[in-house]
Amino acid sequence: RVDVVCLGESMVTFLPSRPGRLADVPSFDRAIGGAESNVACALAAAGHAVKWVSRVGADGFGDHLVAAVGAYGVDTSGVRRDPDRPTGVYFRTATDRATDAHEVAYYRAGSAASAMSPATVPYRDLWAGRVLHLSGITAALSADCLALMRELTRRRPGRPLVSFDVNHRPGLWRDGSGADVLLELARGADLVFVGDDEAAQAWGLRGADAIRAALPEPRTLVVKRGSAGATVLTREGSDGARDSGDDTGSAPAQSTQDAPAPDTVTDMPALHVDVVAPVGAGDAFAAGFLSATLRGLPAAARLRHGHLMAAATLTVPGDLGTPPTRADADRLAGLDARAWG
Ligand code: KDG
Repeated sequence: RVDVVCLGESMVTFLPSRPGRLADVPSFDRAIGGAESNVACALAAAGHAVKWVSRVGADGFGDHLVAAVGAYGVDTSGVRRDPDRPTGVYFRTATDRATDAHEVAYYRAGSAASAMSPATVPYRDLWAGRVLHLSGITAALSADCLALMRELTRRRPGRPLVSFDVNHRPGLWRDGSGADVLLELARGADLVFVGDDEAAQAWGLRGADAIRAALPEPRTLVVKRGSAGATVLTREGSDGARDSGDDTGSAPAQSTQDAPAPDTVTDMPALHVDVVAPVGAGDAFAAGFLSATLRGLPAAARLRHGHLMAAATLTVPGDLGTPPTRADADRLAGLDARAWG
């Protein structure tokens, strides 16, 4: 029985051996990246049954990705190998640690994953979990990928909880269509994660209330404010995760006549950590939040588990940290509110 299915492109990631511009860094260390497989790895480390659905090339980098994600305990049987297209890769540099200025150079156009469509992924597997986790990155990869995302965010009876991390990557939306597409896809999800910085950049929306006004459909909206914390706005009822005893989570949140039900709003400050690299922190946060959601924990605990997972990733150079054990996470999340405030 699968708890979470994550769909998305993963890439071999090259991390700089020292700070500097891409033009100057002499060597790179190999790691793995990919927002949705990051979520899958962290969820598997937290003890959940997770499946990653994707496409990689029939090449050595594809072998490495499948092995590395599988080593976290993720089921990779839904990853198809493409003999005609390569595995995507990307290089990252850190030019200024104090301001987190960094460069990202993607080599993923025409990648195996950009050929994802209902016909080239094991489509039925996508519906097999309690949660289907997606991100806006996939929609930017190709017309086929966008069509797949539109299909997966179409509301239909009995679907699993659809979780969507906006993940606005301006470098992937060179034609400027990203803002509208991401809003459209987010409206079809049940649970949406968005950073306040990306909401401002993509949609010109500032603050959780403005974002909620533009995105009334998802039952749960999580607005992340980086080191300042996160807010969850959620309407009464089930979170919609299949098997939670209530399958209404995927129903449209409101009819055209009815005003949306009021939200319950919960804020939680983030943990203070010495940030080494922020990349991957949003994925880790989503994994912690989803893990606590699957366990039926209350909103405050969902946010705390998100922050705890994110902290583990913020303090390492790569995308994936060593998450706390479930027992440690429960202990830390259960600390007195003053320890968190
Ligand atoms: O969230 C981290 C991801 O951005 C990184 O792993 C690379 O998936 C990636 C992307 O497309 O930017």
